[in-house]
Amino acid sequence: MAGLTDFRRVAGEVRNWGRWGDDDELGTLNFITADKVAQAASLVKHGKVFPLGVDFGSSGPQGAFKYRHNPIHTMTVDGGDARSLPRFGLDWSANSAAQQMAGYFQDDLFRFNDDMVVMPLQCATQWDALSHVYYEDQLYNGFPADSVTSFGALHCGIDKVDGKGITSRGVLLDVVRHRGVETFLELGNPITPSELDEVARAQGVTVGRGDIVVVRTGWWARFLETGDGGEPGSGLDWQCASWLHDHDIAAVAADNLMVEDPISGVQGTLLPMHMLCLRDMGLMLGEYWDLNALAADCAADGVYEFQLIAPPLRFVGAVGSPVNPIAIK
Ligand code: UVW
Repeated sequence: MAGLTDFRRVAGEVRNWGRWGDDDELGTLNFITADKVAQAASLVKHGKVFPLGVDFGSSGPQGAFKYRHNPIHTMTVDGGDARSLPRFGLDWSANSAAQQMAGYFQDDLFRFNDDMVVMPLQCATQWDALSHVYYEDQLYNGFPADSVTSFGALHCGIDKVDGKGITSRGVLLDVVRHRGVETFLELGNPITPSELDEVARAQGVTVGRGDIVVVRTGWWARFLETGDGGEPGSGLDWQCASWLHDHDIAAVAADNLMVEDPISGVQGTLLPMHMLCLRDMGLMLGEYWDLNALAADCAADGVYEFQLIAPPLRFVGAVGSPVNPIAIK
């Protein structure tokens, strides 16, 4: 098994610090040029739309790992208020909100419902911002790790990528179909860099600068069958960071919970690919993407490239964001 010396060697090879300037916070999204965006748009031929976001609800994939939970959705105004509050009139002096609502609903035709959600930004379909993961006190491009405070990320927050909109050519690499596996890649069967090339070749698709690579492991399909979010399944081997670097990939996403195989291939650290991608390369990771319908369509028509539109929400200083990516063919 590789050790931290190997990890540091690869980190030195893939590190993009300073490549786009000392103040850069976009990282490999810089590969997405105006020409690339136009090329991606030209891939839309049939008007077929594939939303790649999963349901954000109480039956989501969280719970097995104690530090995250599924979205908690609460109604703050509903039909019950519209019926009850006017019955008791404006007699709500101890609760000014109820008094105000009673005022709205009394003798009026207008009705409405409101709601709110409490959730970890990482709990379902999401992007990891560059500030999500770090080591040795530095974020991407050498920004100090302690610039992420309880007030949020001063550097490399998800809001910093807004100018890019995150739209490019998407390429699906359907590894689970290529391997001929029934449902999903079980833990400890990581996808190697050469396998990524092999899958692309077998699918008849090329992968190049500025692409967003989307890898299907079958994990989300299995979760829909079993509801078991605790069995992480496999993903990319840590050395795929070099493959992503060599191909000038803009971002990578997968249908599983951490893109990479959680059995670390490097003695002495968890999630080495996270650290190489986010901290050294400046390459964002997308997790919990639902690739099932897209994969079925790609297998049917043999076209594995598409326009991908996946803008994060502009949460200021956040280290990640929910997203509902859209693939269009
Ligand atoms: C961590 O890396 C901790 O989480 P995620 O898999 O959401 O990126």
